[in-house]
Amino acid sequence: MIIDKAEVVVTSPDRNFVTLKLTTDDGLTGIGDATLNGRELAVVSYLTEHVVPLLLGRDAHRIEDTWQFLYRSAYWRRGPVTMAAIAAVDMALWDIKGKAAGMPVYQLLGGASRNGLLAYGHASGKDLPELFDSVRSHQEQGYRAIRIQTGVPGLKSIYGIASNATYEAMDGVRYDHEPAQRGARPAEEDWDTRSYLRHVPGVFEAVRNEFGPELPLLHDAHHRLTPIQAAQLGKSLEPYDLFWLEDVTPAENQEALRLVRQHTTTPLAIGEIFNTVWDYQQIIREQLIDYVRSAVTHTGGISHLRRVLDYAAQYQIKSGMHGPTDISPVGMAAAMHLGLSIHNFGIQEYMKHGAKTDEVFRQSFTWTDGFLHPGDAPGLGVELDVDEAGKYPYVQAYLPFNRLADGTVHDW
Ligand code: KDG
Ligand code: MG
Repeated sequence: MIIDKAEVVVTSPDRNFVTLKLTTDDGLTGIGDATLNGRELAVVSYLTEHVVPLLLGRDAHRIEDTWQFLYRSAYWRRGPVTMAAIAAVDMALWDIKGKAAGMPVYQLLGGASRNGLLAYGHASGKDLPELFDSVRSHQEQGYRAIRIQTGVPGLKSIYGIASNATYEAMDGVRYDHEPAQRGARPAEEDWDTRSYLRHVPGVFEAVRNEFGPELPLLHDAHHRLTPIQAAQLGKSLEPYDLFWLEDVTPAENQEALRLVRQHTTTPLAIGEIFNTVWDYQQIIREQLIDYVRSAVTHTGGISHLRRVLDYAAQYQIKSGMHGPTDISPVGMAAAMHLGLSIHNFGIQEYMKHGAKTDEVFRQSFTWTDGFLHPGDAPGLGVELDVDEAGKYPYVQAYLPFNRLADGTVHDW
């Protein structure tokens, strides 16, 4: 099973996606997701210029050896571009191995540890009535766990709230929240931490009063707080029994979470911008988090994220894999196979892709009563329609950035 063709496919049905497609000399194909939101072409270049030439002629069965070769032989380790490229190769090789074995990937990872994956969706609204409608609509779609994001009085646009501007930028496609906007420059949003900290507890109180105590609720602070502000938020949300509070501080400083942890019992999730197990070393060992947020796509693939999650399992820390719309259906399938097989699965983020995306990527996962299952097709269970993908060329798009009232750039 020698790799004799490797293509990088860029397509923009609803949004940009980067996919690596490998073909072996006996005609098997495998695909991997390499999408890095707002920096897609950097990964395309890394793959095309530096990885593809090294893959041709290699034994497709040797997943671990190929992973170590790509990681160590580069000398320059880690980083989102490198790790997304390695992730795509890893996913594509697991896809091929599954097809060669005639088994879904989760069977190769040890088989199912559960019947399905509890998933959460994104409810949002600029005010309470809009938010409540969004929660109800998610419940009607079967979601049994729901992330809550709301507007903050005085701030024009804010992370996590579906806005008309976003719909227009996305040609009218309704995503729950797609932060990347098409255009030559990133959109500017505004931010005020004190207003946010004042507003959010009241929103959760209102949601609990409306929807009762049972519904698992989540919230994403999206990297914007200092450690002491994060501690304050965690404490103020304790009465509302969150499933998790996500990304309270910028993720680079692992130590910041120690201070947060000393002050609150609200469960913490972090890691969607982490790339390797080393980013988690301290926070897992010191039990400073409860959920690992990494995506298979951004953390070196199934092989490496499984290592992170095995390490986390020793400390009763569970998975909460990143699954926004910028994780392609291939990356989502990889997450589902991994999540189904590991013992320490926690929850899976799941935002539905648009209809055009679903035409480009033919998928075999199921969504039943709030639970995902990757399906039993051999490999990852996703086929890329290259002709359909060709109809949607890359469109430049950026994630937004924040400024404070005095003009200072703030974490987004
Ligand atoms: O590309 C950035 C998005 O994936 C991110 O903003 C989404 O924070 C996010 C989440 O929790 O889904
Ligand atoms: Mg997040």
